Amino acid sequence: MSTTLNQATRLIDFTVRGDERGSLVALESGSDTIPFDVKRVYYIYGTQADVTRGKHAHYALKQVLTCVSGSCDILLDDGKERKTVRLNTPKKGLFIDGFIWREMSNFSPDCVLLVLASEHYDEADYVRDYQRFLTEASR
Ligand code: T46
Repeated sequence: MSTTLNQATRLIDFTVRGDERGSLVALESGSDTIPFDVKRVYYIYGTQADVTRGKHAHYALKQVLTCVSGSCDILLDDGKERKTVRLNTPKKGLFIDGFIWREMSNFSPDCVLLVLASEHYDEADYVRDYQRFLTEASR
């Protein structure tokens, strides 16, 4: 189950097609941008700045997270090391693979956090207990 932040997470620069009309970002399955087949898309908005979401890890799910509006912080934890990534542009996405604990916080009022996911929703894929996460991450 052991995986490291460096192996399992990375920021991806999206290609922005901009002209005098504005900007367009296309996210395609199987490309360098989205390195999996997308089975589900969801978005999070209207979260207060003092609220923390997430607080779980996934066994199998791969995801790319991007703030299409506003900003938020993503705390990533592999059981040994923690880092926080600030998402504040629709030009970048955060790829999360592997068994990584994640928490989302510090949402701006205009934040829309868009998530592309490799699997359909499955509660059995979640580990929501941090002690259990630490135990399984150390194996
Ligand atoms: C993740 C972070 C970044 C569904 O019914 N279908 C879905 O696709 C999702 C994502 C959630 N739900 C239900 C489950 C809960 O009853 O919606 C409710 C809120 O979900 P949750 O508390 O898991 O939301 P977050 O913001 O804590 O976490 C979500 C994702 O669940 C998770 O996979 O990585 O965003």
